[in-house]
Amino acid sequence: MKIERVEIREIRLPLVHFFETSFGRTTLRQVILAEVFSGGISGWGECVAGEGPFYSAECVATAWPVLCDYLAPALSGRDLSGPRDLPVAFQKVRGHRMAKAALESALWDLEARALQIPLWKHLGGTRSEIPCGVSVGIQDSLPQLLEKIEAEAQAGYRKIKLKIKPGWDVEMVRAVREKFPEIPLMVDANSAYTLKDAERLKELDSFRLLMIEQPLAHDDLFEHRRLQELIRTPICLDESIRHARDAQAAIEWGSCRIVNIKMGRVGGLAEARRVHDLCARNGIPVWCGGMLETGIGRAHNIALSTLENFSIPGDVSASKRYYERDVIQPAVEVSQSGTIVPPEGPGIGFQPDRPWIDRLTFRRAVF
Ligand code: OSB
Ligand code: MG
Repeated sequence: MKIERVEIREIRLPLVHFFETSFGRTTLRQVILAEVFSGGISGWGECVAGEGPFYSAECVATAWPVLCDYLAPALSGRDLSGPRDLPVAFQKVRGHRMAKAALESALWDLEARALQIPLWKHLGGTRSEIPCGVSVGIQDSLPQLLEKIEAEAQAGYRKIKLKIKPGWDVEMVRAVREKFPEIPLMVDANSAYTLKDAERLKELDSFRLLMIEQPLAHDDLFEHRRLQELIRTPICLDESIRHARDAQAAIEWGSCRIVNIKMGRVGGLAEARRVHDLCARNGIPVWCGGMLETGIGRAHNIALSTLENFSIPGDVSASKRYYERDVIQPAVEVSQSGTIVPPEGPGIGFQPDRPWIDRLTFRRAVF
C-alpha cells in the first residue's frame, strides 16, 4: 500500500446543544480530519483532540503541528503493508496518540475499502447490533436535566451517563434516581475529585450506579485503587488508560473494574483492540467512549464497538444529538430499542460528504 497523498484539515461546526463537563463547556467543535490516499481510493480518520488542553494535554493546537510537521510527512510517499506498520513509522514521535490515531484509523478505513469489506469485520467484530447509551452534560438547572434524561430514555437509549463535579453530584443523582428508579445510570467526573472526597463519593453507593468514571486525577492509577477499596460502585477508567500497559497495571492493581476504550486516547484502533483483548482475558467488561465525534470518528467507534467484549452500552449515539448536519451520509441513527446496526458497506461504511466537509473547512494541508 503506497501512500500517495495525505490531507489534513480542520473543520469547524457548532453542536446542537452545548456540552458541559467538569472541565468546561463546548459549543463549537474544532475537528481535525485526515484523509489518506492510495491506489485511487482514500480512507478517513478523525482526531478526537478537544478545543483546549482540558480533557488531555493533547488538543487541536498540539495535534495540528504534530500531524503536519511530523506524522503526515512520515507517512506520505511510504510503502506500507497496512495500519499495523504505523507504530514503526511513528516511533520517533512520543505521545500525541490522538494525532497518531487520526492517521492510523484512516489507514484502517483505507485497507478495508481496498479489500471491499466492512471495517468492523476487518477488525474482527462479531456484533450485528451494538447497544447505545448517551452522555448527558452538566445542565443549567435540575429540571432541564430531568427533561433531557426523559427524552433520551424515550428515544430508547440503554444507559444514561451523567457528568458530575463538586456541587453537581450527590443531590443531582438522588433527584435523577427518584424520578427514574430503573434506568441504567452512571456518572463521569473527568478527574474533578481527590481522595479527600472519598466520603462524598461513597454517598453515591446508594444509587445503584453501573459505575463511576474517572473520579480522580487524569494520570492516576494508584489513588483510584485506594478509592475502589473504599467504595462499592465499580470504578471505570477513561483518561488514565493511555495504552494496553496502563490497562494491565490498572487491572492487576485493582484500580478499576471496567474500562472505557477510546481509540483516539490509546493511539489508534490496533491499540484499542489490544486493550479490548487484554480486558476480555481478565474478565473486565469494556465500552466505547465518545469525544463528540463527527460522523467519521463515530463510524470508527461503531466498528470498534462490534468486538465481543464491548458488552456495556457505549457513548456512541445518533448524529442528530450532536450536529444538525453530520459530515457523513447517511447520518448515524439509533433504533427505538437503543442499538446501532453496523453498516455492510466497505471501510467505515458511511460516505464522507465531501462538499459539506469542504464548506466547513477552516484550514487544510496536503502532503
Ligand atoms: O469523558 O467521556 C468523556 C466528551 C468530551 C470529552 C470527554 C468525554 C466526553 C463525553 C462525551 O462524555 C461522549 C459523547 O461523545 O457523547
Ligand atoms: Mg469520560
